Amino acid sequence: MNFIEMDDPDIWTAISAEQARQQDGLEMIASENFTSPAVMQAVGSVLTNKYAEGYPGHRYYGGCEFVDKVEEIARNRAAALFGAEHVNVQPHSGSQANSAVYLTAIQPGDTVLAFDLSHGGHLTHGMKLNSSGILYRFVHYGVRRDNHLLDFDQVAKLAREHKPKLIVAGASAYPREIQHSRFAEIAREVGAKLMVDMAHYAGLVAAGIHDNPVPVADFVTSTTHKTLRGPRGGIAMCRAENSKSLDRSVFPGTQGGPLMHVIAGKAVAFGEALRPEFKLYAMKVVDNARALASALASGGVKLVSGGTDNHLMLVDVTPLGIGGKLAEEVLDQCGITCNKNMIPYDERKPMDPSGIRLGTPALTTRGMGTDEMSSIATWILRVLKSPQSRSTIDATKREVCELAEQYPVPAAKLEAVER
Ligand code: DSN
Repeated sequence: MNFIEMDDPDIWTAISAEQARQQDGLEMIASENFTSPAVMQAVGSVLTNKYAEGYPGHRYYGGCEFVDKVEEIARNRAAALFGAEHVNVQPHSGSQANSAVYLTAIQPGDTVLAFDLSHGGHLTHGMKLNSSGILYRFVHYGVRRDNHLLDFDQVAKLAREHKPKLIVAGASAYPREIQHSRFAEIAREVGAKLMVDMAHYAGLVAAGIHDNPVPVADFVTSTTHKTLRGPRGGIAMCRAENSKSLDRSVFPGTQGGPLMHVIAGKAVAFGEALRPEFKLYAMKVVDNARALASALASGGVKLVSGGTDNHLMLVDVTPLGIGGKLAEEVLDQCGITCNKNMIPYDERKPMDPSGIRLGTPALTTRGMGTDEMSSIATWILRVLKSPQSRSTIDATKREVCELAEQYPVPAAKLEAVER
């Protein structure tokens, strides 16, 4: 029985339409994924009814004995997954996790060195309209113009010149593995703390196929819903010596009551990521990204840094005579969802940049492999080369639907139970 359908047809209509969109299309937004039915059930559970301000064993509300267990399991699993001394699983999002670390590690007005948003950074890494950029003095490093790789000479130079209290590593649109130890060396040299925001590639770290920042960073933050494939949310990790101040910065510093249903979903997802199958999944995500990138590059577009070694790629579509805005729009019309994206040193504007960002985590969760990536690359190139052709868009949409039909999204299992 479906209670939303009975009680609230308007919302049910929108949810059903979104479910059909997810099933019928190809989700290639690099930061999105499909959680398992178990994670979805945890998030939809009775735990949403419980207030639990505080931490396990030290709550401001009665009746917390069961949610305490949930939070302890979530903390222990995340600690095992990343080898962390301390994990706070309460941040409602990656942005909240980052705010909590800033509150722990620095004072308003302090200088922070972080990755430039227009080169692949994140808005909570000092964008001027974000609270990070309003409260702290951010200085930004970028990638080299010649190869689009992180410019560690520039990081070191800016660190020596500005003496930041905190260096932030991690990115939202950088297609290469990040060498965290190089950031740690620079941070040590100038007496800065190091925070790594591994939101995008946390799943690859959990699987042991990308460099783990936990051993070398003072603080590590992440979202839980990207490559990690959990519910929408965040975590923050640190060494034991900083655990009390980090916990205080999450609650009461930046948040009130934790979302215990989401924390249960995180626990379930961490449990899934600890299983051997997750490593295979993460390896396939990267294999698929490499296959897609190489097929696209041989079809006439340029890839930032020439390729990828993670779950995403930045595609410069301007060699095809179009911009990122039109590319996103026509692909969307075919059922291929992605986002327009600035490329480093972009001369175009953010609302119509030179690139699009494509990722493989969601398609890999559906079970697609390198053969499917090769077909998808052919369709993307075909459409981007004839963006005004209605017949090309219609034909591609049909092929996208046929492929999507063969790979049900995990939520289809839940729907089958509810019907
Ligand atoms: N907005 C996310 C992304 O798409 O990368 C980062 O938080």
